[in-house]
Amino acid sequence: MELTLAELDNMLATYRQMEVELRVKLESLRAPLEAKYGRPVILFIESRTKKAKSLIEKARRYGWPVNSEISSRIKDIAGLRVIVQHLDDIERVVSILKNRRDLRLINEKDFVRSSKPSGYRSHHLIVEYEMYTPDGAVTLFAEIQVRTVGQHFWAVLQHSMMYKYGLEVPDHIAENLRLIAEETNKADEKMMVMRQAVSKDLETDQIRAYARHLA
Ligand code: 0O2
Repeated sequence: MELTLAELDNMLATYRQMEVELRVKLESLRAPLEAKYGRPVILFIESRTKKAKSLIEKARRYGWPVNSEISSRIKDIAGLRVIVQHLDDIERVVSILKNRRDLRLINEKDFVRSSKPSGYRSHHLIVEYEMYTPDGAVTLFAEIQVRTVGQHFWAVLQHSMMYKYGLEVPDHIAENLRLIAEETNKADEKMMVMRQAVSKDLETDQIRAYARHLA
């Protein structure tokens, strides 16, 4: 039986509780990571719980009824993003998350190693998380996306352009966005190599040589 609007709102309130809890847990990793690596690793966290309208739209898109099974089918009702500085920070954060006992890894998509056809890059984890609601313990899915600030820049601007065009994205726009994604990835790689050089306390002329080598 389809959920009533009130039941859907109740369900989404539980997801919002999870979003808040997970956000605190992710935020709390920032300071120890900065202390460990001597620089910020996590820059910021974003999070959202889908609104009823967008949950219903997604269910319709897949042909699923919005019933009590919806929370086992749609696994990104609660979504969090961890924005990190460098490409190798993604692996650091992903490995930390995969080794926590309060999160159970259900599925992983590494769009960093192998980008989506749009050019999109990020590392996605679907996790299961147990929390305590006023009605007792429940275990729910959440999606955590980990990406560099460069990948985030591209994803935000690309998303807003795609939104304008809907499904009818002109080929030349899609192709340009793919090219910019590639350039962004090259910039991410160069920035990581520069950081590694800088952290080795190289002399200025060695840093310049690095920069020339990367150009
Ligand atoms: P929002 O606004 O982030 O909630 P599906 O969820 O059905 O679309 P799937 O396979 O379940 O597909 O999810 P997938 O491919 O793992 O990732 C979906 C999410 O990744 C999207 O969520 C976006 O956040 C992000 N994403 C995936 N591809 C792109 C892309 O080409 N460009 C941008 N900017 N983001 C992308 P939502 O729900 O679509 O959006």
